[in-house]
Amino acid sequence: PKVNYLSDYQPPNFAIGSVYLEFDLQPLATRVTNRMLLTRMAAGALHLDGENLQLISVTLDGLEVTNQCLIDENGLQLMTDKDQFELVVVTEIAPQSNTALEGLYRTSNNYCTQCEAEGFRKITYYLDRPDVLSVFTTKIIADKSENRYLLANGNMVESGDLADGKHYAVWLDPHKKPCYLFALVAGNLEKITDTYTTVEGREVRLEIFVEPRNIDKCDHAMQSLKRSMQWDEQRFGLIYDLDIYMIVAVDDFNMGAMENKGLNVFNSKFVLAQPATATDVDYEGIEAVIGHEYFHNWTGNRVTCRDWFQLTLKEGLTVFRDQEFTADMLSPSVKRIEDVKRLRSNQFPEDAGPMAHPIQPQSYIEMNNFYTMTVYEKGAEVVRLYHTLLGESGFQKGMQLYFARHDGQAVTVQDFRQAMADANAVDLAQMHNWYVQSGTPHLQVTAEYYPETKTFTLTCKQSQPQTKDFVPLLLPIGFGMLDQHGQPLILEPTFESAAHVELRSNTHAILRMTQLEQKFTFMDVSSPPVPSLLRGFSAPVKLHFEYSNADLALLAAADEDSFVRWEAMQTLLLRTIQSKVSALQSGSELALSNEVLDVAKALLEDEQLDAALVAMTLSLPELGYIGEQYQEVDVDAIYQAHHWLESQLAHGLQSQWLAAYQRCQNNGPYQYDKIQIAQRMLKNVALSYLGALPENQALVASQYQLQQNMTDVLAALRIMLVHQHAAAQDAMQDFYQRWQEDNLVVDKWFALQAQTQNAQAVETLAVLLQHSDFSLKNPNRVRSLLGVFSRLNLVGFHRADGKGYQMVSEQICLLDALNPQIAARLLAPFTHWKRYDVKRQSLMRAALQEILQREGVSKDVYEIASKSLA
Ligand code: DPP
Ligand code: ZN
Repeated sequence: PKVNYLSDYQPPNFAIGSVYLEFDLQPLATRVTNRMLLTRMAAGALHLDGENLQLISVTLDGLEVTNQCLIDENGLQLMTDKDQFELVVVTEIAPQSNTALEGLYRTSNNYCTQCEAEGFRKITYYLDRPDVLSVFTTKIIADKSENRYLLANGNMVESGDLADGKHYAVWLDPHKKPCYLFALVAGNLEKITDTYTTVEGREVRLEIFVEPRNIDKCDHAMQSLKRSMQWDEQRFGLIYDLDIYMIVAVDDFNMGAMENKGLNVFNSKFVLAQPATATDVDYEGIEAVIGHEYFHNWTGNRVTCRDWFQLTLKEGLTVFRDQEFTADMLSPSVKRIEDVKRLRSNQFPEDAGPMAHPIQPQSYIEMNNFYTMTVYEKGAEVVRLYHTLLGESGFQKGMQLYFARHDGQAVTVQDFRQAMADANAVDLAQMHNWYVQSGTPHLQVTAEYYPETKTFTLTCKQSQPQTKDFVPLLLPIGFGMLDQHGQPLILEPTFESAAHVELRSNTHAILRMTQLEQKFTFMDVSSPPVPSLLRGFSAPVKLHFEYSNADLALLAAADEDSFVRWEAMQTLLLRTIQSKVSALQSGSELALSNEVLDVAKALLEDEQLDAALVAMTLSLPELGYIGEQYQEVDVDAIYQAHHWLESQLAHGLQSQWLAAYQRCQNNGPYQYDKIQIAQRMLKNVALSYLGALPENQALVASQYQLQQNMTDVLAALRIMLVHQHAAAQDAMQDFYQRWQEDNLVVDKWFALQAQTQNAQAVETLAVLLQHSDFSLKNPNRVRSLLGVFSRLNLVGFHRADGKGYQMVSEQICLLDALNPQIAARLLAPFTHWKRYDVKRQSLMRAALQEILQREGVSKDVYEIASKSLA
């Protein structure tokens, strides 16, 4: 397969001034007539991208030239001397047979599209690249009884009835856009409508379309949309630019959602919610993704990417924006910790594995493989660095200059950096290094206290062992100091250090690191302090500092930064688990230290603390993150150690857990708000510890039976399954009976079982694969069974006999023939084969080889399998 390189970028040799698309929709034979006005920009033949299209005819300025076109599996080539001409291309496609869910396809008898990254070429021949921007008009013709609504981008300018029970609609999108933002939807949907009045006083119609059975689950999505519109006006000064904003929810969707201009298409998982069917996490996810796609209207659509190597330009920035949105809606500290957890559990491993790539990848075989945690989440961390360095007002100045310069253009990450730098009259050239180096940087810090001068010196070193010729990054370190009683110390950098220390308050600073090694010295420190490092997780690095357990206990109890407090406790817990792993491996005994128990107890008994922070601080580190700490992952020992610490904390703090559980009960109606969410979080963490003790089975069962809301129901169910409570199987059956008609809830039912780690995990998977509700054609279902099993069920997936690997890899092969994009995603857990023992390594490698050798392997799967074996 062909490799694409960033360094090969060439501007297009034709521009498309306008395009008029006409769709005559039929499930098996949709006719697409594509009328383009082309203008030559440089010499050469016209090459249009196209895949799996049946060509009917090509007409150039009224003259049929079909026979002069060279067609191959990638597109169509035509020689012409003309500098300006009209080209009409007629093709036929079969949406009903499209199982890859890219291009135009069918879902629940409706038509919908997904064009990013390169799906438009499966609809018609076109210059399918983000730097070709054009004005789109779309005419849709379809059977009226089966397609009540006919939707496309922009504003509807015409509609009416036709003969043979058909009708039509014409949509005009006045904003020039690349074809990846094109969308079309048709079908018998229902909608809820609302309006939003912009700060300029313009009224925008808001419409959410869903399948009729889901019409009562759209309110939260609509509220989220209105909050997003208002927040973007208030925080970024960005106002919506069309008269209508439409969202369509579909059940079969490869991604979370898609920001098509004026017509977002969403995975129904990120639209539908009611307290009885959706958890707090689902509610938060909906608000965040609705926000994310809405925010793309400016960061992505109005200013788009020059090429796909710039994907992080729009995704890193838009993820940063949606993170800030959620932080402002709920709790900034809780959101920050959630994002750091996600980054560490999912992006750090990616950056340490064979698919590691910089946030601006330098090459790809299949672009769909680069919609990654690195491009999105690490990309957002890099945008956050600008924000940390420049502050909110400096960052906003940079955004304003970015829009002033680039509105309506397709640009690069350099253009973004230049706008940030110029608006603030600072040099940000070193930020470039974050875009081109892969791997998680290490930040090694040592500290020295000098009693005679009362000074305290930090020596900071940055490195990236896997990166050849690592060049230093511009790295802001959030910093403060505590005395031995936990009191904050006033920061007074020496004259030399002051140039690199930005004081944000008396007790909080940003250390601006630019070299491989750098010292920062503070004066008037009367006794050895405890440094609080990387406050707010100010850079996406692995921090190494030799804290004593007592230091960690102090930070956990007293630091002013909630991330550092959380991190200190998590480190204590992690150390405890690691000691237990060693004890298990050497066959020795280990008792839980009082230190851990005392800090945990104090946190739990302090009713003044934010319940959500307490809940997160006392949750055990995830298995994946624990595994990350080891060169070779001992699956069984880690699992056992984790289990052991859970029951130790359950026993040691039983009365405190019970008190917290009761304190957080709320019998009022479900509300999606900060306080209730925090209460449920702590309540359910408490219940999960209590549920580890057999005497609390009834308590867990009663929470299930109360059926108060999905958050509580699912928490109880998970605890019953994990600890094999007597009532677990009946409850699972009851749950299925109640919800078997609701796809999103059935996904939860599959996921719960897929993640339950026990000796029968593989047999459970085998049974579920045969279940009548399982289907490889629905990406959500695949993710909730196979994705969850292979990522989270360490015990099952890595079972020593290789059955777990085998079962998943067989499904990947079957799936690759239907939907390569989702098949490739499922490979991720296999790519980390080097982290396991020799026997598991060879089993995992063999699975990868088999997948790679499959006849007709897709380039999606080929790229990931071959890179991980290399
Ligand atoms: N729909 C995906 C997202 O919004 C790709 N653009 O991130
Ligand atoms: Zn996005």
